[in-house]
Amino acid sequence: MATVTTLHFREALLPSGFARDVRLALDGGRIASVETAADPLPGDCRHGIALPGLCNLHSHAFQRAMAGLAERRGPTADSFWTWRETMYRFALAMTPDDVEAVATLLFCEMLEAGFTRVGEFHYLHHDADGGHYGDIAEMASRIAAAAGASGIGLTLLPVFYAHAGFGGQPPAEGQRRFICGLRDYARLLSASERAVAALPDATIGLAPHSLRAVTAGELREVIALANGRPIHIHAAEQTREVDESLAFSGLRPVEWLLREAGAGHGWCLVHATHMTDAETAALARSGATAGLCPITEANLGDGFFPLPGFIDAGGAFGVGSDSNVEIGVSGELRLLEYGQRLALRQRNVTTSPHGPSTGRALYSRAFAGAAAALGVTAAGLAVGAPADIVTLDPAHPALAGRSGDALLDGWIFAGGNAVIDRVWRNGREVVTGGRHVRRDAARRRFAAVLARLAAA
Ligand code: NGQ
Ligand code: ZN
Repeated sequence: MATVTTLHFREALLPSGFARDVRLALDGGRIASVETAADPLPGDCRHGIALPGLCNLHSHAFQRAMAGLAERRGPTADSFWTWRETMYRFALAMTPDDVEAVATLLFCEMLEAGFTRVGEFHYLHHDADGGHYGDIAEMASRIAAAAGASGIGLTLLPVFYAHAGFGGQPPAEGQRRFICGLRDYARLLSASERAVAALPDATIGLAPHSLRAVTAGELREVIALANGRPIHIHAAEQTREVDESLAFSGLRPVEWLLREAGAGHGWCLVHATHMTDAETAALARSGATAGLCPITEANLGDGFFPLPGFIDAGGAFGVGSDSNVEIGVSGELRLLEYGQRLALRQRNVTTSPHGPSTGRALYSRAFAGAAAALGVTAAGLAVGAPADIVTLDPAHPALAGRSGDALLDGWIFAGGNAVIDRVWRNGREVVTGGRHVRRDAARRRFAAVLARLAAA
């Protein structure tokens, strides 16, 4: 019998908006009751401001090991494509132990920064020579172990990656650890399900990597395996991919996915940066989620997502930390809005004229969109919902004198990660005073891996 914990919050963001004096009872991993305007009772743990935890819809965990290490200019002008060469070299150097160590600290950092579930777009499948491990899901099981150790919710997205470019070009040498045929992919999917089975509420989705890495025929076969599970794909992140798509099929990537692959509900198009107005509206109407990764998109020089047109057409979006160069809910949401301000020379772009605050608009939209993308219901702080709760410290100067939606504006635009106090995940308190309970051990293990990689 799980013990019931009761928490009392000065304010909490409920599905109906912020409420004061909120009492939540947690039973096991779920919220068993919600009372508002409730006095704290003896035995309640009393805290400041509660939010439902956000899903991080797109991560490549191993890339955390190279955060900050690709910020030196090479012999030629640097671009996404030269960064990718560096990233491939890292991918070739990492063992399963390395990946587990890096992912464990990363997932602790995500929890400290307000993400309570991660969509791990996982393609580092095979041994360094490209041979399969004895268990084809060896690497997936390391991701699952990292999720288990940190406590973060996991939606594992095993990736199908087969080609180096449009038209089924043979894979490059540097991609050998990612490559699967369709039969191996089906085996990888079932082995991945077994790898996450011990986690309390892990789920699986499918991830054909991109239109560069899969042919139309392969994409159809991967989609046929989905069986209601989410489908994630990178699309139109760089203009070069758009040009290659036009040259190959006469259609742009998002246009092609909507018309030829039936992308819509249950899909997440990651980035979708370069779209025409017509594609933007069509993607919004399709019911797919746009998987925006503002910090990585800035770091890689991708471009600006056409947010106003997408929102006007009713589009759903969430955010992801992608290359994991920097981790934070507030940082991703802030840069999403700031990118629009820089590109459009306007302010408060994400919210409507008489809508809520920009912080609230960003948070509520990303909350709903990312949950849909990761195949979980976005119930928020409500009876029966998972007890995935993030608290903000009301004593932080960025929240001084504020209440309601202004707390989100203060956190996202003024305070950042330092505002986060505690995090409960699946009913367990895993972050206290802004620190994950296993932070120190995870940092030591991470540092040892980085020292080894640097020496190699
Ligand atoms: C990825 N990263 O899957 O990690 C890709 C690059 C590729 C971004 N698209 C790898 N940001 O395209 O093969
Ligand atoms: Zn990605």
